Amino acid sequence: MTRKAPDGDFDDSEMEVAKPKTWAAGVPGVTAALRQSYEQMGVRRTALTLLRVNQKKGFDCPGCAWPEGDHRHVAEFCENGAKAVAEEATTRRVTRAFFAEHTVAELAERSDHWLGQQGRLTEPMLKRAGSEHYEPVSWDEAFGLLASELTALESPDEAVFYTSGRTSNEAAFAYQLFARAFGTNNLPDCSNMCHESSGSALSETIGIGKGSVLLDDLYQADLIFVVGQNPGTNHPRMLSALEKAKKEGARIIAVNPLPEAGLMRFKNPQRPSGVTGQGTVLADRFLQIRLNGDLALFQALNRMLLESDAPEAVDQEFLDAHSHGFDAFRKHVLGLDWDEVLEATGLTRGEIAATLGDVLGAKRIIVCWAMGLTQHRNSVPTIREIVNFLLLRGNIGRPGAGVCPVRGHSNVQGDRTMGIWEKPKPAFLDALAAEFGFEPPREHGVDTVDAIRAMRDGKARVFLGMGGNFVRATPDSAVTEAALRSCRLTAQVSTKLNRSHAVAGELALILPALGRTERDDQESGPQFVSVEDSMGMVHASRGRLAPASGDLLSEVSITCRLARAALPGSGIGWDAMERDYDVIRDHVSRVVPGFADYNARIREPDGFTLPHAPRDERRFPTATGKANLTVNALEVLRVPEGRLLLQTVRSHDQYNTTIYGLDDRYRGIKAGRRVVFVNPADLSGLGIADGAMVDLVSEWSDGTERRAPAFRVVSYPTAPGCAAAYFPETNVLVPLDSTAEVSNTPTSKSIVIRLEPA
Ligand SMILES: Nc1nc2c(c(=O)[nH]1)N[C@H]1C(S)=C(S)[C@@H](COP(=O)(O)OP(=O)(O)OC[C@H]3O[C@@H](n4cnc5c(=O)[nH]c(N)nc54)[C@H](O)[C@@H]3O)O[C@H]1N2
Ligand SMILES: Nc1nc2c(c(=O)[nH]1)N[C@H]1C(S)=C(S)[C@@H](COP(=O)(O)OP(=O)(O)OC[C@H]3O[C@@H](n4cnc5c(=O)[nH]c(N)nc54)[C@H](O)[C@@H]3O)O[C@H]1N2
Ligand SMILES: [Mo]
Repeated sequence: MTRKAPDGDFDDSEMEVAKPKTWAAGVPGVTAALRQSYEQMGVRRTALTLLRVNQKKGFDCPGCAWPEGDHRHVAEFCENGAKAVAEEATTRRVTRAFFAEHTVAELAERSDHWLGQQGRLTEPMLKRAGSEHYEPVSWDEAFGLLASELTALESPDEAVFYTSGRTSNEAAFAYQLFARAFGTNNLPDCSNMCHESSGSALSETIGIGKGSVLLDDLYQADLIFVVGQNPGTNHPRMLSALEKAKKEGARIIAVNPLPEAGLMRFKNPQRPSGVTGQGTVLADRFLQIRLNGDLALFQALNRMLLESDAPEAVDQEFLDAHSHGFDAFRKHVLGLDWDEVLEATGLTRGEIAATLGDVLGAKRIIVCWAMGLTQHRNSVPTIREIVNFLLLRGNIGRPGAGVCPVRGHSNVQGDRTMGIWEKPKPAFLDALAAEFGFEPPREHGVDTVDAIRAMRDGKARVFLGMGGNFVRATPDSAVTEAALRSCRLTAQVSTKLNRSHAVAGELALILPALGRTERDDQESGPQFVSVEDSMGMVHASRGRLAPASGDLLSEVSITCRLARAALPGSGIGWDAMERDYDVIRDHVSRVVPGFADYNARIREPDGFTLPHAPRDERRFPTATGKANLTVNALEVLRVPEGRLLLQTVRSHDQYNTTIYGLDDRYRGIKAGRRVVFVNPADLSGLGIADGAMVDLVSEWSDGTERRAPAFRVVSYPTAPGCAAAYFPETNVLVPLDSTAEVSNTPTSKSIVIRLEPA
């Protein structure tokens, strides 16, 4: 039976709930991936495509940003990478007949899953003012329309240029150049909702907003923390690296409110033993922390290190030579209140003391993290405290040690490096001005949340999305949808149909783009692009499949042609850039530090690694010239009686807003997504039974409430007081104004809710 929710229909009538798994990957993983690939691509195309993922002459996997390593062997892909590829390389097509059949309003009634299942977009489409349908439009007309709407704006700041993280370096560089030549720094991106907190905390403390470890460091580490991350689903290839690290002697500590399958036991599908054996137990210690308890945990470890009599508990020599702020930090941490630590973490003092034992026994420590740390109100202080923890024992800037924020989208880090940022550094703008001979705007632009506010308030009128699914990825769905609908023009450069096409401005354009897997032929011949992984390694990506339709353009072409139409007198060589991407890379080599000789080095089989001052030379380019120890107040997040703290997570069968299927195999869910995972003790306290139907109602400090209807309660071993449910169905619960300090990232991992019988 299909039922309705405000964000589309859904059918949970076949839902099954079983016990969660305690291990990940192995044969069922590969089989599941191949089944979905066959369905989308057929057997021959599956074989041809999957063999090229992450190969030296192949394309970069669009799945995640985990690095490839230098051992790229056949089948260096994972279950979820295969699903990402199948989603793009599908043989299904969305044609003009489809749009003639479905009105835009009808499409808005459909689920994310249904929309994605329709296949690849094939030609540019326009929804005219007052029309109920998208109709075919020529590329020239589409660019003409966008250009005339952009130039009709009173100020360039009334336009918003969003980017998702799959865009290549070449396209990203051209795109930010266009936005700045047009006159605005309104370049929000998915990073604003993702690792912005990591970038903010790391820039301030170590002087560069990127991770400081390479793959080899993992293999030299004595101790690896995996905090707030579910690699079994979201970075499956990381499990192979963790397995190897263990073999080389590392201990692993998982810090998570959920006992995620991949962290517990891993069966490596790339090795024969993974097919039959028990697999490797990955986490030596599992700290089942309360949501938002991480600042307290690391501050407690820091306090114990400062108080420890163990020899070399603290690396005083490193601190004296390289750090700033030790005295204030020490004074603050020694005042830490243990009762608050236990309340915030939900851990026992014994567990924290045992963890300290692991730390004291480890010369080299790495901390990895992802969204479990970055999407809270105090995310930036939390990550700063982790930097304190590493600095105390000199664990930054030496082999086997460091910070490892694990990025999401496959080129989200590269996009930032290329200048996709609403707060560009003056040095970057100076270099742009020198290279292209125009004066770029200096005033900061809007990030994602401020872009929504600007559209809501009528201050932004044209929205262009370079990839992504803005209305579904962002918080406060009702507010965001109204904001987009109030625009004069919304335009989406996309590969697949999604809700952002259905929640449209007065005028709306769909601009269909080539994907990673496809050949990109330009006048000068076949092109390749490049991407930067989570560890700052840059390498080439070449698609080989025939494009999904003859009418697709590359993201580079779309950007350059739009720029030509909108900025006829810019004097920038858009034609040359489109004709030959080497020309773009030559520009980049003169504008972006670390890219000298880009065109030569990108042609090396493994590409090249970008410089990283703290990692390479223990140099910290911060405001003080040293690594900054910081003072971070511990504020325990207290939840009123009868309420739960909700985190919004990914299921095993989705890629952000793309829903591949309706199962979450490792967590025991089949054929449904509207579930809320709650600890059994909380359920009995609330008098709610496993299997009950509830509405999730979030309560925000300004007295407003938001409701997500009809969720099945699943009794689940999550930390007490901490619930979990999938995004994007729960984005409606996150208030627009509920964002992290400094980074302004929506607090998708800590929302106070109550359960109401549905
Ligand atoms: N297959 C697949 N791969 C993906 C994606 C996808 O959707 N599907 N998305 C990509 C993107 S863009 C990103 S950013 C990454 C996301 O990768 P993850 O960060 O792994 O994704 P989430 O599902 O948000 O999982 C958050 C994890 O943090 C834990 N957690 C939540 N709150 C807290 C907390 O307060 N403290 C601690 N210690 N843990 C907490 C949750 O229980 C969960 O295990 O994955 C990328 N890769
Ligand atoms: N509640 C909650 N909200 C969240 C999160 C959360 O954990 N909880 N996570 C946040 C995070 S970490 C992120 S990164 C954002 C993700 O935000 P986005 O990056 O905006 O969303 P995606 O779902 O990754 O975008 C999917 C769409 O991208 C398009 N696409 C795919 N490949 C390509 C390509 O190669 N080129 C082009 N032009 N288009 C392409 C397809 O049309 C597809 O429909 O969501 C954020 N929102
Ligand atoms: Mo992300």
